[in-house]
Amino acid sequence: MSKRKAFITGLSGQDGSYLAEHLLEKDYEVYGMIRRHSDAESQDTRVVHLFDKGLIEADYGDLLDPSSINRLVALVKPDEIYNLGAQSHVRISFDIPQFTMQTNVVGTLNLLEAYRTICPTAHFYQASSSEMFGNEIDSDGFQRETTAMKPVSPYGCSKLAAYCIVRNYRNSYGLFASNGILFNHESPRRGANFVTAKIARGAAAINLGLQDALTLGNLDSYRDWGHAKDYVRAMHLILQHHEPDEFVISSKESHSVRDFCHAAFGYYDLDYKDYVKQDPKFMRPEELKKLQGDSSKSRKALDWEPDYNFSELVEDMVSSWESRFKTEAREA
Ligand code: NAP
Ligand code: F7E
Repeated sequence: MSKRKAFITGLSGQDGSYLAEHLLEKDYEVYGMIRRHSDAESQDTRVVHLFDKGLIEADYGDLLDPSSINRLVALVKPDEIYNLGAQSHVRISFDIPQFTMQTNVVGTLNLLEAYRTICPTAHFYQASSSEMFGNEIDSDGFQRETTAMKPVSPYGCSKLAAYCIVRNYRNSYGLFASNGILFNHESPRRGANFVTAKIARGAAAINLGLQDALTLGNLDSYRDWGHAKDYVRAMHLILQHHEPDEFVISSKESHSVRDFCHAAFGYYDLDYKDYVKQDPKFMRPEELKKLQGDSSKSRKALDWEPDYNFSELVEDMVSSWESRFKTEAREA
């Protein structure tokens, strides 16, 4: 029997790299789209180790370039499409709102059109986000599939528009198109300008004497943080479900940025209050104060459970940054 084929946009990102790894382990033929970077070495650093494990980089492409999307979808004729490509940074979405909207909304539409016209029997995964809820929260303190969505950032608005168009295509054209509503998920591969990676990197650097202080924004927002390795398993399960639907994926726990600092600096028996400073430049024009996801539906329907808890996530990130610094020092 021929292998199932998966096509991933956002292959070079945190989730794209873990998902490619997971699907290769499941014996898929995995294709990904890569964007052109002026610094060619950095365009596929997160996935370069997968090329000799069977990963096929389909070619250059961009969600904003329908001709490239059509060409790649026609070339691969995938059984499963994972749309992970996005401008994914919430604070930066206030600086580049039009690019964020174009990529996350029109880009999704470009891919949906290629899917609908070229391979409509494929299964389609959309990387939707808990940022779509904004500050809406149910009376028990959780957000779930039925919670109202009132986003508070250009990024959140873009993800809500894409979420709606995916549902609309599913209902209008009978497509197997599902939304994974994923709460924050992190890892050693998280971009260093997201708060968890910034804190993990900062704690490791301060402990090694490479840095004196760490400057952050709001320490009092709460997030529901899980591990990206666990969350890409859920993406795959969503496309194996017997019908397309919406699925919340979360740890069910909420911790403040302050809690994350406490745990990361605590790994070295350091007190974060001695090192962390605040700067308004890292604050947002409008903040999402608290996320805590109820993923009961997904856990039951998909038989999904996370392997990592909060302290294991923090340890994985801090220890990985420490190893990275030590390797760099040896190679210098
Ligand atoms: P990430 O590390 O920022 O990766 C984003 C990927 O999108 C990168 O490969 C990036 O390519 C690519 N991309 C950006 N603009 C593009 C464009 N115009 N055309 C094609 N590709 C483009 O994000 P992530 O954490 O892996 O997240 C994956 C997806 O899940 C995103 O859609 C994100 O919005 C969503 N999401 C993430 C979380 C989370 O907590 N991580 C939670 C909910 C939803 P370059 O590397 O070339 O820039
Ligand atoms: O911020 C606060 C900040 O940028 C988390 C994306 O993957 O998850 C992510 O979005 C919190 C916010 O992630 C700094 O104000 C304090 O309250 O790590 P973040 P995010 O905005 O929650 C959602 C679900 C996605 O879908 C997104 O793609 O941390 N914070 N000080 C800071 N945040 C940053 N980045 N930098 C700081 O210095």
